[in-house]
Amino acid sequence: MARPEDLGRGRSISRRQALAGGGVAALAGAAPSPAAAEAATQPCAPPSTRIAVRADLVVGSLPKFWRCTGFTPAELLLFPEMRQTLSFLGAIPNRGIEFVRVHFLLDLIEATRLAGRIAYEWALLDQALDSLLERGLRPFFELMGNPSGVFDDFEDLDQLRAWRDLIAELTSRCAARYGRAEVREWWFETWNEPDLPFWRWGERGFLNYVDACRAGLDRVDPSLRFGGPGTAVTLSPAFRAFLDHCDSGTNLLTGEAGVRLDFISVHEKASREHEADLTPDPLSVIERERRAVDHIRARHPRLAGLPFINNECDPEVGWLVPHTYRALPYYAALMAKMIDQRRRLMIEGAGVDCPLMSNDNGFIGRFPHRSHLAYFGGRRIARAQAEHRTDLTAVRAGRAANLPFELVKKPALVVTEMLALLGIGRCAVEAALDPDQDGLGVLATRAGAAERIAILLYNSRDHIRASGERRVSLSFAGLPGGAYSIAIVRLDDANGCAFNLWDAWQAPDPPSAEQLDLMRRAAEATLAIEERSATAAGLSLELTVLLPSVTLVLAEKASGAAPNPPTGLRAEPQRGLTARETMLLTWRPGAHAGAQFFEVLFARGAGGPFERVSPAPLISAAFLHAREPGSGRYFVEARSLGGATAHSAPIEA
Ligand code: 8U8
Repeated sequence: MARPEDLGRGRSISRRQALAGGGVAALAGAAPSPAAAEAATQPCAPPSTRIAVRADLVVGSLPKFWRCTGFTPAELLLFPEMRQTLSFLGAIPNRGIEFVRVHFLLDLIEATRLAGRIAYEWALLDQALDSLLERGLRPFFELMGNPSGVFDDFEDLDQLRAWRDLIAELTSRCAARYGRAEVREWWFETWNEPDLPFWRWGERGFLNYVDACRAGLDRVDPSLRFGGPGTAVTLSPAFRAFLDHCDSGTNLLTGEAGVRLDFISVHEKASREHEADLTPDPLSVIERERRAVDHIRARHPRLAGLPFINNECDPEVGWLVPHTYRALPYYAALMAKMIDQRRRLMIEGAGVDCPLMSNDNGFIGRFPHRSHLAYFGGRRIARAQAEHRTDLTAVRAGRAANLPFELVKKPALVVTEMLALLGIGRCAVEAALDPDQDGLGVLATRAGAAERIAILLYNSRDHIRASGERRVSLSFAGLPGGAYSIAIVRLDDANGCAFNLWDAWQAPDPPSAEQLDLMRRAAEATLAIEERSATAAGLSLELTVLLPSVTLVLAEKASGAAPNPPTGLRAEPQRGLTARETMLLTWRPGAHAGAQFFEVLFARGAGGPFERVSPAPLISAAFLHAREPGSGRYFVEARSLGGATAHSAPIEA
């Protein structure tokens, strides 16, 4: 069996990497290249920024509160484009994405009025939810949608009781289908943005609806988590009325005082919708959220300790308004900065419990839209906002049409993969950083022991056209002495960006099979690994990071331990746009104390030699192989940072 050569290490660097600031050694800084050393002695070379990470000092935890994304409308869950998208999201390691928040889910239920009751047909909703659960994802479940349009008056007591019964039937079905313990992990939320035309039945109707939702959930299991109001406008009347009612109103259906809430949600984005490339103002998100928190603390002290969730924390309103910056590392670096701002300014700075935040990157969109992947194909892409009306007849016809398509990763997905490799113990950092002014910030973590460090550096300025680079002297103090593997994963204009190629080719649509191969290669973050030893003083690296960029640095003590073998390898044919045969491979990573990267190997026919077909070491457990027609055998190799490998069982496909 052929083995790929020494994956992820010792590779020659591309011209693009060289342009990005030197070779692997210069980037990782173990032994600066002569050119870099010379630059460092030039009198005009800008000073390096020192960042000292204390591996031995954990000062808090950093749970992955960014592990949620969203999109609309729910019917997309039934389509292959969204299913491939979800496969990539579910394949992010360590549940880097866990929750998916989707508008109009309840539109997938079909209702028939019978004498005295409404009968529901659940098949489409089941298939939609299955498409999440099968990929290890969970709904952040908006109780939004109108089965066959049967609800038209939320001030009518009979309809409210019927809504309560619908929610009870929905949740007891979910508990039976997926298990009660599973459903207790979900979050249930009110209708999306009831302060905008998404909600059409007035404020009183909305509060009644809230009562009916809580009553329906409680009937099945009072420990199910419910909250809202997911409002779009800071301190809007609907937001205030929701809090007043839940704090001190009376539940119309149960007569209980107040409505038990498990969280409060809002939407704050960093720029209004505009056709110009306005520079998003992410600090304004924090400022407006703080106003909401201040309001809750002042007016509703009983609710002040509840989890506070911005579940549409996006750089700009208007996902379908095209902006090239959404295809670029600028966007990824901004995402990382917005996550770190939440940590610094909300969680640590203001003592707010923010167990989750979500972006709305989950759409099927092209390079300039707000999406994780760039879509190529002929499906009509709809905005699907408040004006959306689900047409299940059209949905069925659309499914039958089974249009061909291709998806290519964008930096928004790649940074999510990188963030997933952070540990959850937050390390002390000694550094004079001012990320909100000059762009350079750090999330420093360790995964369990002091000998496994993961830090993420972002360089993101609030100016769409800002560019440049920074030199960083990164040191890890308090590491147990010994040999270490250092991995540097880069996402910047030269690493992890498919758009620049597509742009250079004058935007071919559809791209050729060869162009898709090249874009998929370019879309992966770049990994370089080297061995270093830590002395009593620790270990230090010199890095050059571009503006904008995201850089993940992993340091792991050499142990020789291999990951457990990947399991559950599957290959699902996809209908692509070229003459190639497209296979989506997914697997489950085996347990491993440190980070692991994957390669996919393929042997044509029954007896051909295995060859590596993945273009780079993969962070996620998914790979799209566009092969010349003809089946063969696949296996996946998992590799530790130290180079120890494990193989999955082979499959035929
Ligand atoms: C602030 C605001 C004003 C407005 O007129 O419409 C909005 C619509 C506003 C905020 C959010 C909004 O819809 C949400 O945001 C969308 C977007 O494209 O940014 C989508 O991501 C969401 O589906 C939607 O809930």
